[in-house]
Amino acid sequence: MPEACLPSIGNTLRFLIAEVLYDILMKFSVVTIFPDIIRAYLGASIVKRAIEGGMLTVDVHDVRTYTTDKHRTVDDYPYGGGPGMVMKPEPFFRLAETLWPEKSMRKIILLSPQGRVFCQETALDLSREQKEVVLFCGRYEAIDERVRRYLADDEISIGDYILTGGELPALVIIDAVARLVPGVLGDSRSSSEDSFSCGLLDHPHYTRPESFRGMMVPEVLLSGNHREIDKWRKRQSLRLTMEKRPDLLDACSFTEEDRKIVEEIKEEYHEHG
Ligand code: 9D3
Repeated sequence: MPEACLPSIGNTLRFLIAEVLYDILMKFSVVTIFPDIIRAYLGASIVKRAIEGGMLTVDVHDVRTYTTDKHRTVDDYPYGGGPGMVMKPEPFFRLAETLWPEKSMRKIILLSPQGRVFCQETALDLSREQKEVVLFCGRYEAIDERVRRYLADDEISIGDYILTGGELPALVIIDAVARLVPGVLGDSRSSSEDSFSCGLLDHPHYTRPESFRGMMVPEVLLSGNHREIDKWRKRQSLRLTMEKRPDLLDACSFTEEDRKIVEEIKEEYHEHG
């Protein structure tokens, strides 16, 4: 049986309750030769609370369970030669056909450096996915190409840097999607936050004390004037984004008010160099 990171109430029952009551439930399955990496993280993170709350389920499947030889071989030498090993196709096909006899039950995502690059929009799309989302983690040099061509439905990378396998990318994706599943964060902050900031960088934050080693909290935040506070935060967001991540501004739709603030900030730059 596949082991799952689940509380004691039956999986099927909770799935049913969640689906009937909320019409939403996110189910992931991670396929890996290092199931402990996935379990260790999920058992210790905020995602654990989402799983216990019943809105999210993560099953972990060990590729080795689906081998048939005595040594439980998951890799072999590459045809054509070259360095490194290639993950064999058979265990992946066996696993998929055993766990999801119908293609319509799952969406298999192959995690690989060749995939389309994961971003917030990908996370949103996945959070709305009706099928079970299956994440295939590779190790070694590659997974046999036939897994990508004939089994996977999609291929995702988390960015242009080289990791040792797909396990961290799987956890990154689960983490990003989990906080978008309604009820997971315990409030509706995320969605409202996302809509109002339209992908700008966050403004600076302060907490007590008001004066720390002579470093002061900006006056406006102490004023209690919430219109002024909102204006200050918006201005800081715009200024920081212009300075550090101007690429993000392209995707932003500005209000007239925003445009005025942007012009003001630009003028400040001209004045002060
Ligand atoms: C020398 C050729 N390498 C490709 C750049 C081979 C290779 C490197 C790293 C093959 C696999 C891996 C392991 N990485 C992943 O499986 C992976 C990954 C990543 O390395 N970066 C960003 N996203 C991902 S998703 C899966």
